[in-house]
Amino acid sequence: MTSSPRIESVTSREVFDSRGVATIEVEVCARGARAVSAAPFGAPGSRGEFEASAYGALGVSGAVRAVGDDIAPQLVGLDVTDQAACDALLAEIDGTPNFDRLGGNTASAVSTAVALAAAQAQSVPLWSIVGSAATPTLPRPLGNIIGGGAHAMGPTPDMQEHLVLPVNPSSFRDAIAWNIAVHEETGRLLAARDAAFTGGTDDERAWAADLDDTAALEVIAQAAEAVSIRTGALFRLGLDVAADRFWDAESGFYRYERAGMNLLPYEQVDFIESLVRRFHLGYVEDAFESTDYESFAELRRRVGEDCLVCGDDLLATNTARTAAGIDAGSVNAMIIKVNQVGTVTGARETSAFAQKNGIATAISHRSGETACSGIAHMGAAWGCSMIKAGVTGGERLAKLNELIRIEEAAAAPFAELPAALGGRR
Ligand code: 2PG
Ligand code: MG
Repeated sequence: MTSSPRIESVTSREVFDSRGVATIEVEVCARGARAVSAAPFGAPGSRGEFEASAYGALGVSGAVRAVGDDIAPQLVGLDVTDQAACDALLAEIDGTPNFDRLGGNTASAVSTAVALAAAQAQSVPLWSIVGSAATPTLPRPLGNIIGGGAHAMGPTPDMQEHLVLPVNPSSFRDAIAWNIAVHEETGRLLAARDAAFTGGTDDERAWAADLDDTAALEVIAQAAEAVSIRTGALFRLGLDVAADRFWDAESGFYRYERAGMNLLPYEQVDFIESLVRRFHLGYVEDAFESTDYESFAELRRRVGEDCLVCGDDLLATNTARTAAGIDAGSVNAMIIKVNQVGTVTGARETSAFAQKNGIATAISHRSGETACSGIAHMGAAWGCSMIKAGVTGGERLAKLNELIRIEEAAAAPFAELPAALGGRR
């Protein structure tokens, strides 16, 4: 028996994400392994109020110092394969309930680098380290087609993401190719209807188009229809409303600047319901501000049989908030983001807890991304129904292409389709 590989060093540096914003990269060495993980970054105005703050009060340079001064001396010597112990120690070093001191980005970069080093040191795939499934499963990719909200500039839609989800792909390659085809077709339609459309995109390379949300869905529905006829693909349309950004707590209105309307919470429920019915939406994320569990629950009562009512900013990958959301009947789906909760173990536990309670999970990128592909393995290891990782762009395809490799190497099937999308009840 060889002994378990020990962590030999933990170092970090400042690098840049896909938006050009400084972020932290952590390097962990253990028995011949040298694993690197760089933290992604949510957009100001889109990051959730309840998620771990990215760097606490430290900033990126302070976080780099903290890795050297506080984290490395304690982690060095630990069994790199004992992810739970490494993550528990990170939480202890931080000393606050939600990584308020070190920041969720700092912690998640260290935690993910530890998992990667463990995988490398043992020459096994990351999915086998971060989970216990004998065979990984493939999440279906939510593709962001038209952007808006905090991710886009100019007169773009009020809502952040107008999405498609392929429900019947027989391979992950098909699923990606179908989403790319809808993205391309949408670009053509946008150019045909607006001479001023420049082909500009948002932070996630969704089209930045001069449309309101309803018109954006109309164009995507037309594009998806064309792709369906050509390929046999079946899509459900979806939204990340990211409602916090245009919720005005003072007046109590959702303020749609682009569409020119102000909606009270009960009118917002009606409006979202009307969009779900008109476009047969299969997925609606953060339709309400992130303290309003009750409006989420009302939407779920109205459309939840046939549509995933998903919480991102609402639940912030946090087990306590997820439990509250389950008790209130607010969601039947949720987003899992490692840097919202700070560690691989924390994200794994929240995902498992949600699934045990019948909540479908979507592992997710951030709008500011790096070329790391760890979330592909986590989604595959944890039985996530969906992955939200964009459609094009190197930092997005790093995750999506990795799922092609996982599919090939492990003969991974797709995860079960949630009942609301036509799967088994
Ligand atoms: C979201 C994410 C990713 P951000 O709201 O779901 O699309 O955006 O990373 O900016 O919070
Ligand atoms: Mg979101």
